[in-house]
Amino acid sequence: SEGPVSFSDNAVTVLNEKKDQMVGMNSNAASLSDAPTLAFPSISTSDFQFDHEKATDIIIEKVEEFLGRIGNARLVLVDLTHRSKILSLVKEKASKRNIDSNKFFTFVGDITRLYSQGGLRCNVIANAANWRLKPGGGGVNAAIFSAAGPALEVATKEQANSLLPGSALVVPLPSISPLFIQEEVTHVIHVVGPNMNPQRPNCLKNDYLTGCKILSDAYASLFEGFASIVR
Ligand code: AR6
Repeated sequence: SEGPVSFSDNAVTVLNEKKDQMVGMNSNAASLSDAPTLAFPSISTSDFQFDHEKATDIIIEKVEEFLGRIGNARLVLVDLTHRSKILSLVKEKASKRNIDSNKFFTFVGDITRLYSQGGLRCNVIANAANWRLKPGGGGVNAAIFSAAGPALEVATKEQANSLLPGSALVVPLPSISPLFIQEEVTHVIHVVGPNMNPQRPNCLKNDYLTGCKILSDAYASLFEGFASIVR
């Protein structure tokens, strides 16, 4: 009832992963589950209050643009619950396009526990960061900094002290980080999206002309960053 099988749910994905692992031994191509994989949250659509229809249009557009440029690598949009409006909009929109569901799919789970709890191996995860690149603040940012431990904060600070909305920063995760050890995450890519929340810095006050441009740039920088790791 949720659309084509290709954009179904976690069960199908994990089943595929298991199948890949089993056939992996005698297959000459690398199995799908070994393919470099970027797990990313929907940037700006919770704390930053960006419109969900506009945001999901941009996700689909940018995914389509980048899938052709990252070889066998995969992109996975993650959210916490099966009731996620973002995930249902993206599934609906993706199923209307010719997007390869082995290379782009949605997944329900905590982005800091995708392998240990969800059985989905993602070597790179994206963070919906704040411009100061500070831990805390709630949402996915608080979860990632907390799960990664102080090593992520140190590694981030080595690269930058702030990040402009619409840009991304690739941070190699030190091997002492619990996220590296337990989840096999090797890189975190911080992304700062456009903010429509008057309680947060740099609020765009519903200027969606600027906001959509910044969100497009944010996904382009994120996927570009992932491509640079994969290459
Ligand atoms: N795993 C997967 N998805 C999650 C998780 C998680 N652990 N936690 C939240 N999401 P948000 P924003 C989803 O608010 O709107 C912070 O305070 C969530 O359901 O994290 O870009 C920062 O410091 C939603 O779909 O990011 C910034 O100041 C998506 O992740 C500000 O919030 C993004 O929600 C950024 O706000």
